[in-house]
Amino acid sequence: MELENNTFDKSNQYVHSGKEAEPMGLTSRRSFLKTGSWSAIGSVLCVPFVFEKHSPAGLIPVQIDFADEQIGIPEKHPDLIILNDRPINAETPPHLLDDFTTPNDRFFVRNNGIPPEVSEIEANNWTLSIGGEAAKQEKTFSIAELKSAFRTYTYHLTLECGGNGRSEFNPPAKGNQWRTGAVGCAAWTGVRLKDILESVGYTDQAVYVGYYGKDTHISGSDQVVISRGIPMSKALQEETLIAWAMNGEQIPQLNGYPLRLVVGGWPASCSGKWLSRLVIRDKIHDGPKMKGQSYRVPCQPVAPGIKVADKDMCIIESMPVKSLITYPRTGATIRLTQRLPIRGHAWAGDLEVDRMDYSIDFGQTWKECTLSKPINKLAWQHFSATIQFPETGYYEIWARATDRSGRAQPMVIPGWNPRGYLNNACHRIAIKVV
Ligand SMILES: Nc1nc2c(c(=O)[nH]1)N[C@H]1C(S)=C(S)[C@@H](COP(=O)(O)O)O[C@H]1N2
Ligand SMILES: [Mo]
Repeated sequence: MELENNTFDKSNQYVHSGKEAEPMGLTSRRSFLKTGSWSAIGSVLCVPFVFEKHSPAGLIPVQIDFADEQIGIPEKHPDLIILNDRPINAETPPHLLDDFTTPNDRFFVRNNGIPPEVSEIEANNWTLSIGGEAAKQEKTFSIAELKSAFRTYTYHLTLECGGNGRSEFNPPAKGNQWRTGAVGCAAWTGVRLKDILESVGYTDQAVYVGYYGKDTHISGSDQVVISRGIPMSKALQEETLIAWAMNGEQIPQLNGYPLRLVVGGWPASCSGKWLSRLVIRDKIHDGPKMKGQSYRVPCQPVAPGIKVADKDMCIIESMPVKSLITYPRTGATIRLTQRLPIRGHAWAGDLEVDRMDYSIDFGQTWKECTLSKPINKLAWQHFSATIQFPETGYYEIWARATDRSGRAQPMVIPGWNPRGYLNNACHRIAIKVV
């Protein structure tokens, strides 16, 4: 791992050298310089590049050369790492996740298709219909009706993509090569899914609730992009919300404006965006990305690289225990006379994190961190520690969370699985002590 030239000055202030994380998509000048390809230039400029064929080879359009910072995705921090620009998928570098509550512009984006463009007028006319074979009736609500007819709740809920950390699996798994940043914890405001389900009524045959959203398929066909669901027990959990606000503001367009499901602690694919319909099912929901190998892992551990039959794959439910060091940034340099404060977050799906440790000797010894209680169930927790290094040299700080059931994060990559889900290996950062 290459060390960046970051230092702590005398007052122990963190000084950053200016070397930024390298975006992996096509939407930056740097990646253009690397690939020399403008295949995605239209999407970079957001308008057609009219005289592209007259542009001398290798000439970088001024818009991109001098406005690198402005090229990003709407409503999002320019330093999100873009993994794919059609559909848009972008993750948050660890140091941008340092806030207790993830700000809207830093919250990752995982789109399977093309999001609807929803104006304020369309949001005012937005409806949520509820039906399905186990519903006692078909009902439709406007957002205003949801707001006025039901009690409103706000919860901090951790959302992590099932594929977060996929990039480390070997043999590699297809799909977005998420590193550590497909996770965030925001304060979501809305109504309880439970209250809506009870107002509609459901039979004793009800086993699952599935969602449908208004995004469209990348091919332009009217195929449903994704329609996943959750068992009744999770749907009836008090913290499972139908939300219209994120951190007290409108939900960003890319994160599901004007209405989305928020199912904390489970793969974020359960949290349907641009929510327009719910179905109360008398069987496990069978929409796109519920079946086959999607969001499933082998029911029994398998050897890396092996093909697993669909019938031997099980649906992912609660996410595993995990943590992230959000300060300092990897590559920092500190003087031996200084003590290094570290901090970050830890979460464990449906469970609480019980204990947080760090190691500076590659896992031979561990020291306990200070760990906060979650602000509410299914919210991430915060940890901190202060490290005194014994001598100069290269160190790695490893962070390891342990959940209520006694399960701890693995130090190496956990069980390989065909789609590269659930990598909850310890987060590591590099520190140079001089
Ligand atoms: N309608 C719809 N809902 C969706 C998706 C989608 O593509 N379309 N992606 C899912 C997946 S796989 C994830 S990880 C989360 C990501 O939520 P975010 O983009 O707000 O971070 O949304 C989920 N809900
Ligand atoms: Mo996801």
